[in-house]
Formats: sequence, C-alpha cells, structure tokens
Amino acid sequence: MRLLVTGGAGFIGSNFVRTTVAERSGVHVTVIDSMTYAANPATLADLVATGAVELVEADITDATVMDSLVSRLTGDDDAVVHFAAESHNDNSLSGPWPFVHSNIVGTFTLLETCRRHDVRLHHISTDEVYGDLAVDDPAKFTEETAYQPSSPYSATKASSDMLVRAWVRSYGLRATLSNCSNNYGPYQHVEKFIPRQITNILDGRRPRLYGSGANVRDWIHVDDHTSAVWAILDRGETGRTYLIGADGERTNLDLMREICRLMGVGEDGFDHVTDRPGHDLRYAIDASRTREELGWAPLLTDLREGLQHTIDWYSDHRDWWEPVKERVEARYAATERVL
Ligand code: NAD
Ligand code: TDX
Repeated sequence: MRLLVTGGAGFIGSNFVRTTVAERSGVHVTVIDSMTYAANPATLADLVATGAVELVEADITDATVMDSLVSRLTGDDDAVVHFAAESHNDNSLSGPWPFVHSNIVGTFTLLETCRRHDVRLHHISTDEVYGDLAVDDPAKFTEETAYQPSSPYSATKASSDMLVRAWVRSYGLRATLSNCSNNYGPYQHVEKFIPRQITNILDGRRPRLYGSGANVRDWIHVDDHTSAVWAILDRGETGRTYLIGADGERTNLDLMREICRLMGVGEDGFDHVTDRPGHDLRYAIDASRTREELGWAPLLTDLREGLQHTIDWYSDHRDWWEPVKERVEARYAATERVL
C-alpha cells in the first residue's frame, strides 16, 4: 500500500506518519509538505534519513508536482491522506490569504489530481466548521449539524469540505472526510494553546489565557486521531463524513490550572490577556456513529495523564521548540495586553 500524506511534516500529519511507519510495515509513505513556518525540519529528519519516509518539499497547489506524486498511486488501496492546511486561528485573523491559498486552492488542486487518476482521498477537517455551541447546550456536533464557521480559518476548512463533498457527488471521487476536535500531544507548534503554556513555564514566562478562559475545547490525544484515521482508511465508506472526538471537554481556565498544577507553578500563576476576536465559545463532538460503525474507540482518554506525557515531551525536546519560541512570543506580544 502506498500513501501520499500532505502536510506530513506538521503536528498531526507527522504523528500519523510516525505511527504508520512503526505499526504498518507494508505501507510506503511519501510526504508532500511546503515546509511553512508550521513545519519543523527536525520533525521527520530521522525517518527521512533512514529512508522510511520520502519527503517532497513542494506546495500542494503545484499541479505538476501533485500530478507526478498522485500518478504513482496505482493500487486499489493506495490513498492520499490530506492534512496540509494553514491551521492557526490567530494567524487567520491577522492574515487570511495563506488560508485561502492552502486550504481552498490546495484542496481544489488535490481534488482535480485525484479525479484525473481515480485515486482515493481522505480529507482531514475540523469540528470548527460547525461554529460554536452555548456552554449549557445539551447537543454536541453530529454529522448532520449545519456548517456555520466563524473565523477565516474555519471558513476555509468548511469550503474545502464542501469541495470534497461536491467532487464525490459530481465526479464519483472516492473520498472520505473526518472532522476532529482539538488535538494535543508531541510535535505541536508552540503557537497553540497547550504547547504555548507548557513552553512558557519551561522558559520562565507566565502562561497566557485569553479573556476569562470560559471557552470550552474538546481535547483528544493525537494518537487517537491517528487510530481513527486508520479505521476510516481500513473500513470507511466512500462519501461519508466521520466525526472524531474523545469526550474531552474542558474550559480553558480548568486546563490552564491543570497545566500549572502539573508543572508545579501556582494554580493562578498565569495572566489573563486580550481575548481572540470572534472567539468560539464551545466545541463538542458526538463521535458515537464513528465508534459504532467503525469499531473505533479512543484509548488515551485520561487528559491529565496525556498532559503529563506532553509536558515530559516538551521538557525533553527543548532543541525542537526553542529555536522558534522567541519569534512566536514576540508576535503575540505585539497585540496581546494583560487584562
Ligand atoms: P500544522 O499547522 O501543524 O501542520 C500543517 C502542515 O501543512 C505543515 O507542515 C505545513 O507546512 C503544511 N502546509 C501548509 N500549507 C501547505 C501547502 N500549501 N502545501 C504543502 N504543505 C502545506 O497543522 P495540524 O495541527 O497538524 O493540522 C493538520 C490538519 O488537521 C489540518 O488540516 C487541520 O485543519 C486539521 N485539524 C487540526 C486540529 C488540531 O487540533 N490541530 C483539529 C482538527 C483538524
Ligand atoms: O495563548 C493562548 N491562550 C488561550 O487562551 C492560545 C494560543 C489560545 N488560547 C485559547 C483559544 C482557544 O479557546 O485556547 C483555546 C485553544 O486555542 P488554539 O490552540 O489556538 O486552538 P483552536 O483555536 O481551538 O483551534 C485548534 O483546534 C481545532 C486548532 O488550532 C485547529 O487547527 C483545529 O481545527
């Protein structure tokens, strides 16, 4: 089996690649990644050096490169797994164009290439396409929830999902989709909530909570996302959307306090800072259909334990994140004010 993994040098893509190489010896993995600021060359360096993974540094909007890579996928089970995207909401607010480029034009380019070669595609998306929920809403997002994206990031992800669905219906493209909740784990960029707070504490800086911290996110360990994607590749039905989540809802405030506790700084050893404009209040995924139909279940459901492993990973891999930390914090400092 041959897989072409787009965005495989980023956070979730690289974890997917690492697990695949470790657990599926019969799978040949090629990664295409344009190595934006979000990709760290060190992330896949060991796998590339041993030849376990082929890394092609190119943009998914480059139709010529895409054609040559997708044309190699000639087996019935071969597939493209599409992680590549601009992924950070805060960046999408300050500069939306790269999001339109990678998330919409990139997905369009990939769809046309897969259509031309009749190649299977799995499209990775997010729960943010559904907008947000009230804190006390008993409902969670399901496959039927209407799309109502709030930010330029989630609007471009919603657009890409719509393109994939149209290519399935109009051209018979063999595609599946998945919408997952907030991931955490190793190799996540330090611009994101959990690694930012962990590395702030490791660096002697104060963690930063947007607004009051009442916003709720539904956390899943990245390895559980990977196992769900494999369940879809193995047993998913063409044209279907699968929701992926691990019932890990927490307010940002609770999560911040947990990180502070685990890292031995006072529970209130953080700053409240300027809130994100248009900040979605709550995400929550109902993954029951994915669990029932694919026999998938998340394994790393103890968030405290998962956080401890993640803290340990960032403590042990300073050389991975330190080179970019200063730049990320300088960027935040330009707009962030302590409340
Ligand atoms: P990330 O920003 O860490 O990685 C994205 C990767 O895509 C980077 O390596 C980047 O260089 C690459 N990339 C971006 N534009 C590209 C282009 N035009 N051509 C080639 N490569 C390009 O993001 P992530 O958190 O790993 O997210 C991966 C996917 O999962 C995204 O599609 C995202 O929308 C989705 N997702 C993320 C989460 C989350 O919590 N992080 C949750 C649900 C879904
Ligand atoms: O310093 C911070 N302080 C803070 O309070 C940062 C960086 C974030 N936050 C808040 C904003 C959110 O409510 O924490 C929450 C999580 O923020 P992010 O890590 O930026 O994630 P989010 O905006 O929820 O989006 C993530 O989950 C869905 C991913 O980045 C997306 O790619 C994915 O689609």
